[in-house]
Amino acid sequence: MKEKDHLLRNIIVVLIICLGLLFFISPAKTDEADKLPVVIQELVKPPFVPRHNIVAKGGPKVIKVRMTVTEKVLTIDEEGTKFRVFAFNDSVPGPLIVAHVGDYIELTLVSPKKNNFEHNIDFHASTGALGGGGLTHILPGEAVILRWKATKPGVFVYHCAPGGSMVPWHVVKGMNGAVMILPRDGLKDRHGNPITYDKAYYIGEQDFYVPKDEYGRYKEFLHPGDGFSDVLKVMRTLTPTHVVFNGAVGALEGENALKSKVGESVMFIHAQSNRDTRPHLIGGHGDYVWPNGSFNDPPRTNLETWFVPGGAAGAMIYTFRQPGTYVYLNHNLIEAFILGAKAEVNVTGKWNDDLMKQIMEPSKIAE
Ligand SMILES: [Cu+2]
Repeated sequence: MKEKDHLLRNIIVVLIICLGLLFFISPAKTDEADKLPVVIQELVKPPFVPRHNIVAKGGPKVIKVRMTVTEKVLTIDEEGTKFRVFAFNDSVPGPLIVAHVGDYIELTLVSPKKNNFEHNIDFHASTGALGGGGLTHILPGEAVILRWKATKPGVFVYHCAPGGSMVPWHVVKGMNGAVMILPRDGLKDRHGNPITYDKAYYIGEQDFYVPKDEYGRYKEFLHPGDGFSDVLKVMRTLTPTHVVFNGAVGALEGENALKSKVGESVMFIHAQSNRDTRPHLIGGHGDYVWPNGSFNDPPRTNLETWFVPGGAAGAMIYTFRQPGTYVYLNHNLIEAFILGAKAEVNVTGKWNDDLMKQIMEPSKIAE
């Protein structure tokens, strides 16, 4: 009888412990977001953007994304200059994440063991803890998961921000990217009419500060931390040696030019985490432009050049009306043609004489 009592008491104690554990564990499972459907978003290399709907289908979701921090040497110009970059998912800029207002972004950030530095991520689109920067510091060989709610519609920058002078150092080493949060019911013009696009390209503009040796040649640094003080010296001049799209001079030209066709509406998302820029499409216009990226504001229309301040992303939509090669650039033409901030857009289709016609070919004039 006594043994039975003892057994019963033990069972009750175990039950109480189990119930207690359940009570303490369960609060972590009662967040609103835990009840939502989960979508895995496959991030893609810029200038491409993940598959997405302009108008949200169904209610809010948890969008799971994964990014790995890589520290590697990139060739950043046509002369073969090598520069050690820090990158999200192996690319400069980091990949674009797309969601709708009310969705949650759940990021798994991984830093492989072979890395050398501490990294984190500050999402300008998020709210709290330095944009998540305070909750995502990871050392080589660590991973962290951060979930944040998308409350503001627009295009926003994200970047690494480990603290002190490491913040600009990591950002100008390429550790930045962008997020697009669409309104659930899509984009609207100033009269509330829907605006759509057929495709989107994402241009990450990057300023690099590469030190030169006594002969004026760009220095190469073989070891991970080597260039820090030298690079800092160039950074202090506020004069970049390279301003590039997609990580290198010419990265979006020739074979890698952006593509479109007459009649197609293309969104261009332009992000710059550190420096002001002024996108322009030679041969076209910004039909609809959100220069600071807020989709709550009506888009400005028919702009020739628009302004995206450093630490922001902007968006523009243009419907191509003529075939040919367009140049999408930073219209500081020195930064575009000498430092590298330009891309080409190859547009196919039928020429419209009504919009433009060469009435006389270049011909000799009578003296
Ligand atoms: Cu970093």
